[in-house]
Amino acid sequence: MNRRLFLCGMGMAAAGAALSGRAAEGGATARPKNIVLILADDLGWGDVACYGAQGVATPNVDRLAREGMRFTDAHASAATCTPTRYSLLTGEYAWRKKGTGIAPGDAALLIEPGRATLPSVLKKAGYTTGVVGKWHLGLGLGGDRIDWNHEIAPGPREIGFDYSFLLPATGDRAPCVYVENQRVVGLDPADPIKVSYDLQGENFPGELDGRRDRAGLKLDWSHGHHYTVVNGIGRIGYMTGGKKARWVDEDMADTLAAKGSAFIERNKDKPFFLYFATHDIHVPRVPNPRFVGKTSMGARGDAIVQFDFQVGAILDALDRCGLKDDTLVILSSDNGPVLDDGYKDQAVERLGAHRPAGLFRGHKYSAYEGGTRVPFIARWPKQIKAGTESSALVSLVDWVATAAALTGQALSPADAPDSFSFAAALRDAKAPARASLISQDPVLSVRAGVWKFIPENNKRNGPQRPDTGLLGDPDAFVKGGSDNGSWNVAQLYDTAADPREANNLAGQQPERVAALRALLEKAKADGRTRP
Ligand code: NG6
Ligand code: CA
Repeated sequence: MNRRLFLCGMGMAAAGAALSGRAAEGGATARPKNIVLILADDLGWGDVACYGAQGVATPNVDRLAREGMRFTDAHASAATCTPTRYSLLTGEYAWRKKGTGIAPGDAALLIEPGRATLPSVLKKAGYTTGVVGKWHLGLGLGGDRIDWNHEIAPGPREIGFDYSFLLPATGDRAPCVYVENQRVVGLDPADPIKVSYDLQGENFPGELDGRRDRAGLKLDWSHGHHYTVVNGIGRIGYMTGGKKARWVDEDMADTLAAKGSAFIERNKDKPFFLYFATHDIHVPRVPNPRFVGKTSMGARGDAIVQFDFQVGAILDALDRCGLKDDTLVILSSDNGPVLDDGYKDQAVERLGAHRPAGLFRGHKYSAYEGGTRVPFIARWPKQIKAGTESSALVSLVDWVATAAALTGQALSPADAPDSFSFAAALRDAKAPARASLISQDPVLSVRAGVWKFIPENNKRNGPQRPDTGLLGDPDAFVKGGSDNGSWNVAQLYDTAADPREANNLAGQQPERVAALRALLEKAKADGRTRP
């Protein structure tokens, strides 16, 4: 066919896409029937076999990679949970909004109802939306203004989720109950729940206390986690009541897998979006007995196997419903790995040769790559070529723009101010995504291409090496220590040539440092980075 004639028969956008060799962004053919986001908690870049894990088998995660595309330079928005999840759902860098640091279990809902969110964008496009698992974004009005014994609002419903089944905060924070469609599951009205985060105070009368009753704990704490005791495990925060409603940690993975699978089954005949946020592999790591001893790494390794089981359950549900080919599944993690995160679960002692952050330096809470560079696997058999790999720079803050692009919607200027679509990168392993990225915790750091800039941080003199230019030990983490990068010198690394960020080039390249610093300052001043 004559090329000109061929192009004339197509819409402009489609013609442009044909010329560039890609499917039209947002065009009808590009929309996945369903979207499933599987978000692990604290799973590091190197914690799954398809990213090089040692000593733990992850057949279901590996299956996703084999059938889809494995990203090697994808990032959580922050090196801790709440800011990453805030950015994921809003498309806004969390550091723009006060109060989005690690949230207590009685925080108020952090996302304003009415703003564009990942679920609201997809709901507008006709998807039924659901969230199952860890929330950690606050609920209701916060503090004493949350009544855990009635409907709790605002919550997931008010920001776009049709269905929710939640751990309100984290596995290690009170209240230790599930909340389904904004009501505590299995609550006996005769045993009402009260929660307190006055951590200088005491637990409610008659409740166990992790310090006073330490000898009876089934899992001892190493730091924090000495407040209320639920299921023999000390937690952060106090609670009383709701005895019958309290979760059993050992059953949590099965409960979440069942709720996630049931959502898929219920909605199999219409488009749906499922945000499946596991508790694994966060602390407390108390896997079901059938996973105990499956690795030589103790509870942390066994929790990875349990995470993989949940991935398998979701993939099986998609297979059973015949939805595999036209469902976009993306698996990632909310921040990098951590070993001792407050419980004596042998994560350090039994690590062996396993490297949770792979070849990268840093960990959860750290500004080095290991803090945010996470596994990111996308499978969509209809559109993504199996067994491919992409080195595009992407971030979880990019989900909102990606969802809009995939469903052919334009975002208004105020929406998702820091979100860039990675839809093109899904279809073309060679396509670039964003050019630069700002990551959070404990300072704001910048990536532009392969370059990484960590500004000097005068407020936090973490490991006490002020002004000496000594930048600690890149292996501190795997030896059980922490390596937060909170020194008083600016740091510049070539993350391609030096993934361990051991060779600080800031002194040698002042111009590059100045350019990256300017990029960061502009992003702050402009209030947005999306053009
Ligand atoms: C810290 C907790 C840690 C973990 C983290 C949040 C202590 C000593 N440490 O304050 O155990 O809960 O908060 O993790 O209590 S996150 O993945 O949800 O960000
Ligand atoms: Ca986390």
